[in-house]
Amino acid sequence: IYKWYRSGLNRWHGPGSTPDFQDIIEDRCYNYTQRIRPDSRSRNCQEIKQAFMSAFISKDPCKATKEDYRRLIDLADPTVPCNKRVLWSKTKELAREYAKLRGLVTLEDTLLGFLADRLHWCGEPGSPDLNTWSCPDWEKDCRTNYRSVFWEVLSERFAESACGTVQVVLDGSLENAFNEMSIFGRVEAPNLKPMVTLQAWLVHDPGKPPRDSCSGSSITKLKSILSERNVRFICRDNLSRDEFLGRF
Ligand code: AVW
Repeated sequence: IYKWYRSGLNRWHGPGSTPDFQDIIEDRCYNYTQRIRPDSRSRNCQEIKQAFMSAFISKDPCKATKEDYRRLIDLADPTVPCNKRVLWSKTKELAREYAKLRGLVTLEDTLLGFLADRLHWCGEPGSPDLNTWSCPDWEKDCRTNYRSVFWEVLSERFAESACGTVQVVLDGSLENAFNEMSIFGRVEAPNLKPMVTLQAWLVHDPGKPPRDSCSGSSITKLKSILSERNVRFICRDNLSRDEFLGRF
């Protein structure tokens, strides 16, 4: 029984594919290209959806490579301004709110980030369907799962093509606001171009005290990664949510 269970669709430790994944991708694509950013009207949503599906359908869900997403990425390169980008780590909702208030953009404002925001997906070798029971978890199953590799590829592009001042919103209530194992730490910070300025904001949760600061060891590590790349660094800490969003 155990062996059957572990070899079946239920064997992974992460949430299964989002129900109606294909329809959601298609609806979001039309919404984005026709309403949200009409300057991207010429994008072919059918082609984009097909490229997304064929990246992972029928494949081993633990063997994702950047190559698998090449065609999709080429069909939908980011068109958002390079000097208005906001990165985040453990602070997605806050970063999105900040970006919206200031006329800046996060990865979820690009076509592919918008399509995949909050969704889960994985396939199964030999099957034309998505596995809606379970998908591999980054820690418990495998790091090279299709969802993680997707966000890594997208994040790498988003960071390496950024210019001017890039901002990052970090959670100052954590012991380590900067985490070297996060996508921001592993993929984005090490891919910023020389001459970019990174502005970090350490914002603590309402009701929680600040635990990390600009002079703490995690931010010192971030500084050293950046100085090797000649990226300038500015940091502000001890901000409450309201101070950060500019409402006092
Ligand atoms: P995290 P990271 N929708 O909060 O620094 C669903 O520790 O690792 O922050 N899942 C997502 C989305 C999304 N919109 N975006 C990322 N993920 C996944 C992209 C991904 O596997 C942005 F530009 C990530 O490791 C941020 O600057 C995890 O959920 C940066 O990556 C969130 O982990 C945030 O990644």
